[in-house]
Amino acid sequence: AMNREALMQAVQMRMSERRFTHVLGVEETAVALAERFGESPEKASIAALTHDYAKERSDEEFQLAIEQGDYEDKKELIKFGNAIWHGLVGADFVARELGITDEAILNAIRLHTTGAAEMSLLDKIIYVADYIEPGRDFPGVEDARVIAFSDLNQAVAFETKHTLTHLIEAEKPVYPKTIETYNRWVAGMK
Ligand code: DGI
Ligand code: FE
Ligand code: FE
Ligand code: FE
Repeated sequence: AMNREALMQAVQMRMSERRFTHVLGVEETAVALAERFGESPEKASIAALTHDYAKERSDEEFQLAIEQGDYEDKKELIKFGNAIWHGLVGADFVARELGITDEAILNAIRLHTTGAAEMSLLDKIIYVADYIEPGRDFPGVEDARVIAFSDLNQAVAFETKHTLTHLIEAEKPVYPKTIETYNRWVAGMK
């Protein structure tokens, strides 16, 4: 397996400087959340460094991977775009190209954009760290940062509610998993 330096290099090669700065911000935040809530900082670091690894791949590459791969509800998945594909499908590029085999890490990458009804501690850390990393600047991000270090579940709810609100405001299609996340973590459905 690659050490942190090699992983950083492999990731950096695949993206703009601006996006790589975001990735390093997510890593810093994810490690801090891992220390706060008792997750492995190393797993948090690897998942954070690789979460947007595939974000700059072409639509064609994702479409081919979806056609050839084993994904739940492919007919629905293919209709979305990079926003949904880069984590869910991108995790398989991370596995194949970077040799990461830890399913806990790969799942955190898969879920980092949409969340899920069931999320592990690592899943929540990556989902939330992506939203509150130091480079993020939007109304409410300071509130999200305070909530995150006090109650991670509440931070998942806050982020999900705000993300869904923005999607609806912009009349964007909502991926079914995003709605499942909303039902569980915002509306409190068990
Ligand atoms: O990759 P990042 O920009 O760091 O952040 P991300 O992976 O959390 O989100 C990528 C984009 O996906 C962001 O613009 C919000 C959008 N998104 C999240 N949930 C959904 C979604 N887009 C659509 N169309 N549907 C969703 O359910
Ligand atoms: Fe992302
Ligand atoms: Fe996010
Ligand atoms: Fe990200």
